[in-house]
Amino acid sequence: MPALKGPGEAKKYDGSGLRIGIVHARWNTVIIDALLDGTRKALSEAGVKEENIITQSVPGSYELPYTVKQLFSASQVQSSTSTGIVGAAADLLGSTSDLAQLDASAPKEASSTLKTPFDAIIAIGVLIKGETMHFEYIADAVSHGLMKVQLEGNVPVVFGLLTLLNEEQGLQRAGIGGPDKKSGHNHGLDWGSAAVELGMKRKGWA
Ligand code: DLZ
Repeated sequence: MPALKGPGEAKKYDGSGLRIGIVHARWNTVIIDALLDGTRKALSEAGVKEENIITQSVPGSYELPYTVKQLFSASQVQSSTSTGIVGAAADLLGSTSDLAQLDASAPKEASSTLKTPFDAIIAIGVLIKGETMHFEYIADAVSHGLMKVQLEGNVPVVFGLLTLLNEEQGLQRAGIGGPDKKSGHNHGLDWGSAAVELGMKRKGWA
């Protein structure tokens, strides 16, 4: 019998022609790191090449929608300047994209690897409910923000935001729960697979 919960059996896709962006928050780093491992594992198993996965980090989940938007725009700029003489000049000068402003380490990486717009972007954050209304406001803003970015930008944005009532829920959803730190299911695996499936659909290959 198939599992009651989860995305169900997915078709196997060949993601070797895809470029995927990952933007993750740094709050609740232990959980984030495990989710990132799961996400990258799924991307790699689907054939996405390591050099075609670009990762950016932001302080907290609230920063995810803006940065996903910025990263996607930067990849579009890079792709429109990465051919011919203009592209060669851009490569020599370093990135002309806004991505350069996101992270001091970005220009070189962006210049050498961002050649076509991303086929999908995965936004990862871990929100844990506290004593105030902070959680509700951030969860709501980020959910709506990410939906807006994907519909307005015409790029699939995978919703990798965990909205948790406590830390253990997060550990379980990152596959590192329980006394043995191995219980639960790593949702990053599903997010990586979703990005590949949606990237293929965006290209019209699936
Ligand atoms: C401020 C805050 C709090 C209280 N909790 C979290 C959290 O559980 N997870 C998360 O990703 N970020 C949290 N943040 C930070 C905000 O998302 C944001 O980075 C700051 O408000 C600055 O804009």
